[in-house]
This record gives sequence, structure tokens and C-alpha cells, in this order.
Amino acid sequence: MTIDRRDILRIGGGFLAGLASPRHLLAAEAVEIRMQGKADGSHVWFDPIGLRIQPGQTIRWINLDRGNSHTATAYHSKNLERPLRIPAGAEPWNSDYLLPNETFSVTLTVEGVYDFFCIPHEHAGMVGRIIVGQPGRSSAADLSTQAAGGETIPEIALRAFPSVEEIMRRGVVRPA
Ligand SMILES: [Cu+2]
Repeated sequence: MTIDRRDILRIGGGFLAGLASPRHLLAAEAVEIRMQGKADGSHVWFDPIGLRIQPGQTIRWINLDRGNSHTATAYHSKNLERPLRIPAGAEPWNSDYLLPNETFSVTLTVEGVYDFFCIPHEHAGMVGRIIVGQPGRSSAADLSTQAAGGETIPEIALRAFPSVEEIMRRGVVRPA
């Protein structure tokens, strides 16, 4: 009996799949959001700008922009009195300034939509959106407009958030 190359590949693939299923890897590993910028500083962004994770997963921001410090900061009254744009009952976070190659991690357990921004670059539209599990009732209408009270959000930032629908459909939304 001869075993051709394709059979060997099939056997090998099955063996690997049994050892480490992608689901196990996903639960254990942090999901990365990169802070990026053009060398001349004319454009800065989070990549991905939108993503969906499961409750209990960890997000890790890493500053890959050599020319700028960035923050990952949740929209919450504890952070510079910004309007609330994370689920009620969820803990707000603020990475403070990350120098190039520095990282900051947060584990999100409460389901819903989380919006965050970069303190020095919110006015350049450097914001992002994470959906944990199901988006819940905090839906599109409230999120595309200013919340009553609190500091207003710059229009350029409001327009930058990917829609809840797009994140749910695609899982990961890369910046335009
Ligand atoms: Cu920034």
C-alpha cells in the first residue's frame, strides 16, 4: 500500500487540530490592537478600529508608532469626564501614555459595546470600538450621537467609529 503526500498532509493536519484547537488559542491569547502613525505624524489610528471578542478575553494595545505616545482610554466620567460609552457596570480603563513598543492590557467580562479613544489624538479621530459578546441595548442610535451631559466628542471621532452592525458582521474592522 502506498500513502501519497496528500494523505500525509491530511493526517498531519488532523493531529495538529487535535493538539491545539483554534478556540483554545483564542481564549488564552490576548487580542492585539496596534497604535499606528505615519512617520510625519500627519495621521494616527488604532488597528483594528473595531473588533468583537468573547467575555473574558484580553485586549492588548501596543504602540507601534515610533514618533508618538498614545493612550487607550475608555469613554467614562472617570476619564477626563468623558461621556459614558462602555456598558453600565463595566470597569473603565486608562492606559496612560504608552511610549513606542509599550503595551497595556485589559480583560473585558461585561457584555456590550465599549468605545475608547487616545487622549492626545481624539481630535484627530483616533478612537476604536470593541464589542464583547452581544452588543445589548446600547445600540446604533445612541452611539452615533452625542450623549447628553459631559464633554462633547469631536465630530471626527464620532464619525470614525465602525458601526455595531459592521463589527458583528465582520468580527474585525480594519481602518479605512
Ligand atoms: Cu494617539
